Amino acid sequence: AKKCYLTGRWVNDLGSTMTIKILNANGDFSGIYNTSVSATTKEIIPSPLLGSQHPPNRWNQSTFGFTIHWSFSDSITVFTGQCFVNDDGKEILKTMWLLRSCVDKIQDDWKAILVGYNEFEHLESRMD
Ligand code: B9F
Repeated sequence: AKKCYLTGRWVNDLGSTMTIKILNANGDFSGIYNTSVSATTKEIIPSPLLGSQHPPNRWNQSTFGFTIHWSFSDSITVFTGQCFVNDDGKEILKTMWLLRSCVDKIQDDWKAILVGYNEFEHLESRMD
């Protein structure tokens, strides 16, 4: 069966793109996330991501997680998901995310988290 590789460029259902650089032997990876939406007037800046994927024997449709440290706000998003090869041979990431924004006081904690779903498809995959 075709294996699902996280490395390369991905686009999601919102039009956000991310580039994941090569994984090390441990499954750790880094990359850059460019969100298409932000809900602020601040300029969107591509932001670094750091993640982890399950080890080599599990890389076929493996689970993973990554954290995005937004460069233009004091918030953090974590994603978790699984990489699939669909019936057309296309690599798809099925993910869910939590977005934590920074609030001024503990009384506002209840409104600090957004949750959602994103699906990514591979734009440029590995040539092997
Ligand atoms: O808009 C976010 C933000 C955090 C505090 C002020 C602005 C940062 C970008 C988040 C992008 C999200 C979506 N993009 C994507 O591809 S991450 C999950 C989604 N998938 C105001 C307060 C909290 C949000 C807006 Fe803000």
